[in-house]
This record gives sequence, structure tokens and C-alpha cells, in this order.
Amino acid sequence: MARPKIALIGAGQIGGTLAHLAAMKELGDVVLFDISEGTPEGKALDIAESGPSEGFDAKLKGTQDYADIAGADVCIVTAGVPRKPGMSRDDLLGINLKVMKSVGEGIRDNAPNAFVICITNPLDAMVWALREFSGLPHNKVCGMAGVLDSARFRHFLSEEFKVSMRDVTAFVLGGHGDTMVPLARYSTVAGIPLPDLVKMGWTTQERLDAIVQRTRDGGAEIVGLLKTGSAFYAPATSAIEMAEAYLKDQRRLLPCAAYVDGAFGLKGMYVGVPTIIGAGGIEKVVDIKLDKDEQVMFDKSVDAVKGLVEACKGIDSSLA
Ligand code: A3D
Repeated sequence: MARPKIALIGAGQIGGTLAHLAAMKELGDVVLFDISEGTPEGKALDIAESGPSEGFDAKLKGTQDYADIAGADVCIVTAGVPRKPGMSRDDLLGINLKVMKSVGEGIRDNAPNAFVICITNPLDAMVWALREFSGLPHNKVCGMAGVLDSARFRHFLSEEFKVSMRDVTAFVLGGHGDTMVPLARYSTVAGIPLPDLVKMGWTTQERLDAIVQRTRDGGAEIVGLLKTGSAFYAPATSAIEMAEAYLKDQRRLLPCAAYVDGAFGLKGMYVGVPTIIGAGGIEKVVDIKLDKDEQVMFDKSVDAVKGLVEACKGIDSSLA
């Protein structure tokens, strides 16, 4: 049986890391696509040359030609620009929307059966636009954000409680932005919900609130430190987790930016929700009950995403 084919659209910081991880995990053969001549070719060759030491079997190819992604099983999209210190994700909207148009058409014409994971920011609006431009089924196009935001939350919680992050589960919903919704009630240490851990004296509500805020600001914290770009190791790892769930039909329950039509009282929009990812792509949106405060935060986040989608329609009339 031929190995799966993984197309990475954008061979920058995240794209290169994705290629390295996909090869090391032997998820399939990798095609790195980028408009910047030499970058995808150089990264593909460099990673291929790590194969003999690492001992993986995967072919890597760099290209500027969409024909090379033909028949890809998975496409992960990072094409566009990342933010610089002082910029919000939303500042990237205009420039990255144009990029989504060319990428969406490239996928539509060459890899229409792929499972597509968008990472380009502002995430929820870009995944919506990418779906519109590509015309692929909604269940085959999603965005990576919730896995990363939840991983950040889990990391901070494991440090606070001094327990292995393997025992910390956490859920972050809503749009990938300042309005994201970390759900303390659905986050646990080995099944013990965070509010119970506060009652047990493991932490205080104030410290928990500070961790929630640090999670919301997690991306900006790294942008501030790096100064020349945004996070790339953890974003790449998060998207690989989603790609693996699809390729291996794992039916993982992962939060991601998925098309929601009916669940959560929403009508036809992309936003971060719990989903099941398996061979069918986004097989299910898991419609959990939110309490009053969570609902208020979620609604605010949904409104922020709707605002960005309207802005996209204002920029590109073919989307209206
Ligand atoms: P960067 O290292 O700049 O890579 C982007 C690549 O896209 C560059 O190599 C460009 O040449 C390439 N590119 C630009 N236009 C096109 C095009 N039309 N077609 C193909 N390639 C093109 O950025 P990065 O890898 O650090 O980040 C990529 C994106 O991910 C940015 O929009 C970030 O804001 C976003 N990001 C999202 C998250 C989420 O959690 C959602 C986290 C971190 C970064």
C-alpha cells in the first residue's frame, strides 16, 4: 500500500516543523509547497538528510508547483504572514485572506479529497474563507487552535499542581483570539475538575484566573519573547496530532475550529468546539452544555469571529 501523502502549504517556521514531525513519525511522504523559491526545497532536503540518523522512511519534496500536491490525503495550511510584537491576529486579515484564495483554489484543483487543517491566522475567519475558496465538504476542512490553546492551559496547570501533564486534561473553546474560552469545569487532573481542586486547596481561584489569562495571552507571550515571529513548535505538534487522528482513524475527541450548524445554537459558522476526528474528517461536533458564565464568554467569542467573517466579505466580494 502506498504511503499517505501529506501536503504542507507554507514552508515557514511551522511548515518546516510540520515536515520534520511528519517524517519522524512516519505519517507519510511529505510535499512542502511555498511561493518562496528555494525555501521548501532546502527544508525538504535538510530534513531528508536527517533520515539516516533518525531512521525514518519518508520521501520529502519541496515545490512551487501545486501539481505536486496532487492526490494529497492531508493538507496543512500555514501560508501567509505571522504577527509581530504589538500586532493582533486580526491585523493579518487582509493579507492572509488573499493567500487563502490562492491556497483554496490550489487545493480544490489538485487535492479535493484531502483532509485540510488550516493554521493561518486569524484562524477562525481564515478556515472559513479557505473552505469557501476550496469548495471542499465542511467536514473535511477544519482549523487548528483548540488543541494548542488546551495544551498551553495543560502545561501551565501541570506546573501549578506539580503533576505530570499527562494527567492534566483541559478544554479551551471559542475563537482563537483574546476571547477564547478556557473551560475550568471541563478541565481536570486525573478526572478531578479544577473547581474541586480549588476547594481542596491545590490552588486558589485568583491563581487559576491568572492561568486562564496566561492561556489567553499564550501566543502573545511567545511573540513578545521571539520578536521576529510567532510560536511554531507547539502549533506544529498540535496540527500533527489532528492529522494523525484522521490518518489512523483514531476518533480522537479534540477541540478544533469546525463548521458548526445546529450544535451550540449556532447556524453555519466556524468556531472552536469539541469534535471527534477520525477517517471521516470531523465526524461529530460534541454539543456540551455550557453554564451561564461560560455561555456569555462563548457568545462574545462567537461574535468576534462573526465580525471577522463579515470583514472578509467586505474585502472579497466573491465571499459575500
Ligand atoms: P512564516 O514562518 O512566515 O511562514 C509562512 C510561509 O508562508 C512563508 O514561508 C511564506 O513564504 C509562505 N507564503 C506566503 N504566501 C504564500 C502563498 N500565497 N502560498 C504559499 N505560501 C505562502 O510563518 P509561521 O509558519 O510562523 O506561521 C504561519 C501562520 O500560522 C501565520 O499566519 C501565523 O499567524 C499562524 N499561526 C497560527 C497559530 C494558531 O494557533 C492558529 C499559531 C501560530 C501561528
